[in-house]
Amino acid sequence: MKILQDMVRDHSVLNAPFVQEMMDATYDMWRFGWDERNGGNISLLLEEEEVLAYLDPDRVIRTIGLEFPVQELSNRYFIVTGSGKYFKNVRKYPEDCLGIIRVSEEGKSVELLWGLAGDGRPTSELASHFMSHIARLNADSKHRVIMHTHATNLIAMTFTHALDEVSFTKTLWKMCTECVVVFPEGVAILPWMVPGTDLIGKQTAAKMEEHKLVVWPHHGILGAGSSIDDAFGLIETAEKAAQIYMLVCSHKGGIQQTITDGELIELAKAFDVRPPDRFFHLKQKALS
Ligand code: 2HA
Ligand code: ZN
Repeated sequence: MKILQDMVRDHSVLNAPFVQEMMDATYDMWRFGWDERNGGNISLLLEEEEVLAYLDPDRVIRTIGLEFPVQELSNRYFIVTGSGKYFKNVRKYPEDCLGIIRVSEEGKSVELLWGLAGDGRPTSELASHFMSHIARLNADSKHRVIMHTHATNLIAMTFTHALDEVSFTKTLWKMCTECVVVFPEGVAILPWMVPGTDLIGKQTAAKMEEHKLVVWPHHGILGAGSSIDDAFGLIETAEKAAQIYMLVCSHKGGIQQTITDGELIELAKAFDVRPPDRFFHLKQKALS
């Protein structure tokens, strides 16, 4: 009877809105060409009630040790993509490619409650995800999602554009009118680093204290948000601006005009957002 109950419960998890959202987002990101092979990873913070509607919290399948302690997230639940799993396949094999985990009391391991079939493990970027969740939750109580993806044009831009945060951000803002409204805090940029390490996790999280977008040059981007749609929309907006930049840069006529600093300030006023002052005190080399 217990086994039957567990099977029914396991199956119904597939209908949970948060599982469906993970399936849709990963598929859309693959279709956009952002997440080739096993590129990209997502983690979504779940409320305990959301999980209890589908799973028995006492039925821990396995415990997976963490190399970095995250006591701040003790007893919090997440749905995460699995290490080495292909975004293309999440929709077909959700129980293989996704996992629902709970951070242990001491924050030194996670308890697997569903998914990651066989000996699957959470994303290789779990350090960056968990440390970024901690940073974003301190900044914004509505925060829920960290999303990492290999957005094509943002990566391309890290080869052709200066890698300082002010000029990179301003170039993006000047490519689409909505950008300064969608990410008024700008885009943070780390130096190139080996992915999957605690170090890139710590440095990403430090940037996440004041930003929702962190660029990893020649690799990809991380976005934070209050929902999957929110984080996805943020990355999509920055990626669209990067695409326009790459298009206009390769045009033989070059760039004839852009949105001006004065117009950016007008936009910020009209939409009641406050980009930090440092963005308007520096002459922009790339596009002025
Ligand atoms: O999971 O994208 O950064 C594959 C990656 C690592
Ligand atoms: Zn990556």
